[in-house]
Amino acid sequence: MDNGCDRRMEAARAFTVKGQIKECRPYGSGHINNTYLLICQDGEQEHLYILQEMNHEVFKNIEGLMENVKGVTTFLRRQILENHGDPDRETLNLIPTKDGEDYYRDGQGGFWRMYIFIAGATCYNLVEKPEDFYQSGKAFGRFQCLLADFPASELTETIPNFHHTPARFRVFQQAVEEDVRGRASQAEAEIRFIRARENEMGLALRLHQEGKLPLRVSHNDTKLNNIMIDDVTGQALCIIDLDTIMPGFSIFDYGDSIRFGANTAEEDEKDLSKVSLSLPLFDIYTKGFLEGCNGRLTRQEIELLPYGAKMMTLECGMRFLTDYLQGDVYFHISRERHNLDRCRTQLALVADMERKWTQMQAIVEKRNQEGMV
Ligand code: ADP
Ligand code: GN1
Ligand code: MG
Repeated sequence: MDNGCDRRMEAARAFTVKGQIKECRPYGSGHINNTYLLICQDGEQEHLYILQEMNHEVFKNIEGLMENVKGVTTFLRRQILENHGDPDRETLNLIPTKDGEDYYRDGQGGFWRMYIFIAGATCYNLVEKPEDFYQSGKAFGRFQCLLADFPASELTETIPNFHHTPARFRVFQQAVEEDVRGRASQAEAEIRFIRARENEMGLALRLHQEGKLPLRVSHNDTKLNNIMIDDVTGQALCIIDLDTIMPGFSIFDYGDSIRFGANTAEEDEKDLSKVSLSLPLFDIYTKGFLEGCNGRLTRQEIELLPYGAKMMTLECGMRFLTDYLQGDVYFHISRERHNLDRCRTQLALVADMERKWTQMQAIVEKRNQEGMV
């Protein structure tokens, strides 16, 4: 066994699983944590778990992060039970360690947690059926409403300034100047594209400071593959990846979903001619999100939804390029120039949003009017 395999087996043995550990293999396509599927055998029965090594370079305060996860999942579990739902499938459920803790620290400084594996449901990287995207909009909207009653003061800010786009821009500028890997010359057009949009980046924060845009408890990483869709009912079942739940802006939760799910191509597509904003998908998600939010958004928030979509896409493109320039130290990559390819899809999508701007605004207005009758 290689060292990675030894480490994850050691970690798996620290948790209170049912049966004997049979297999533990890499799973999913997240960019941040190391995720494994753990299979345990108990007589005739198999028990499945998700084992995750948390990325403590990205999340500096694992204890605070795990308190958030525990607090939010306990809160959601109560609400699901009140609504006669299935709390083992409709929210994440932590498995305790044999010492009764929520996470395990291995001998090499790694941090691990375990969840019940949610079977019979899928995380998609590309929308296959528009209905799925509608469902995910509704679920993310509802999720934000549910968490509106969660005591925000109990939440740790797991990554300070996570969607502070001007701060991200400063880090990007520094990465271009330092150019530690000598890669900036490969991305001159992209660097110009981002710099040309600098003055748009501070709007949300400015409006917030003026009291016109409320901070809300939000998910902050609402891409399609962070929601599980039930294979049988086709409904959004469970929102996962709760590492970045903290106060943020509703328009950014909405925007990050559009960035990922209303793109006609995958996030790392090399053929940019395939990248565009699908207006039908934009429309259907907007409908779902507004329904899920159930009248809680202010007029200003609704008007800013297209801006949220554009900013999340621009910010993400800028983050991928920053990481490429810094030597791929943040996002997991699986090929050369992966982060540069990802940056290019995001910027191509921003350009397409700019072409479709008035249509995006009209769709939001139409769906909002419908919701008011
Ligand atoms: P990352 O932060 O690296 O994106 P995630 O928490 O999103 O990590 O998990 C990565 C992938 O693992 C998800 O996209 C999903 O496919 C799968 N996954 C995570 N938790 C569960 C779960 N409880 N049940 C089934 N699959 C899961
Ligand atoms: C990361 O963890 P994951 O893969 O769901 C990132 C998001 C980015 C996204 C881009 C904690 O999300 O902010 O938008 O990649 N998460 C973190 O795909 O940085
Ligand atoms: Mg994820």
